[in-house]
Amino acid sequence: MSIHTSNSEIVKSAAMKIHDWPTGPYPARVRIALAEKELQSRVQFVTVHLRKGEHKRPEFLAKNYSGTLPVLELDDGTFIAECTAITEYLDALDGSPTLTGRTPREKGLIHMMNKRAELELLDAISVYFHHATPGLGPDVEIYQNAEWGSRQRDKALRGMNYFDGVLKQQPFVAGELFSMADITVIGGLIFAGLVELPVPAQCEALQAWYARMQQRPSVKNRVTMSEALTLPAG
Ligand code: GTS
Repeated sequence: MSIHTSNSEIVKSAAMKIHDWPTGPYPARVRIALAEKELQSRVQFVTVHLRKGEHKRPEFLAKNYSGTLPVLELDDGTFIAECTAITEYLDALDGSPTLTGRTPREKGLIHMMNKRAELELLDAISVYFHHATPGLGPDVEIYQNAEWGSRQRDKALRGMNYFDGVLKQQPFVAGELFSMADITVIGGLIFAGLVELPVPAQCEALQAWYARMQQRPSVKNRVTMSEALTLPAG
């Protein structure tokens, strides 16, 4: 069945696979988006073992040149990588609730804040993890630059202070509504937890917002959502 159709019913019934690592912070972004949109029952999860370096093997690189997770696979064999792109795809499939904005203004603000969440927090923590900690282990981390990694850790701490200031002014990262930008900051704080980089005590608004976010079923159940659905790796 083609998903390249204007018939939204056909698009909605198309099968999807997500290649990911269940506990990963980036995979969490797509898992949270799926749950917010109640699309998780339409997805089969395929586990790719990061610590075994499966994401750097030729067969996976053929799916995603960047060698990263998650990757969405459509039933016509199309692969869509990048969490932002996957979230856009899911939003276009089903508009409710909208995670990437309803109006031009919302879309602009959400994309700006989402990119800031990547640059200033999540991606910075990822670089810190891969460069200044053992990361995924010596077989996968073939080049490390500890000084660069430590600088990114400091950048992430500055990012936390920035988002604290944002959340003192408004309930969600991009304004009045929960959006993709909130999900990306959540991914950043999940990664911060994994690398033991706590949110500074003075960032009270960021901490209070994160406590609220952790009450959302989409965030609470993100790892377990695949347990009944995960396909064998391969
Ligand atoms: N820009 C990409 C996106 O937004 O999808 C980054 C994806 C990414 O870095 N994913 C991590 C990865 O593949 C997955 S996880 O660490 O969160 O589980 N990391 C492996 C690597 O070697 O970079």
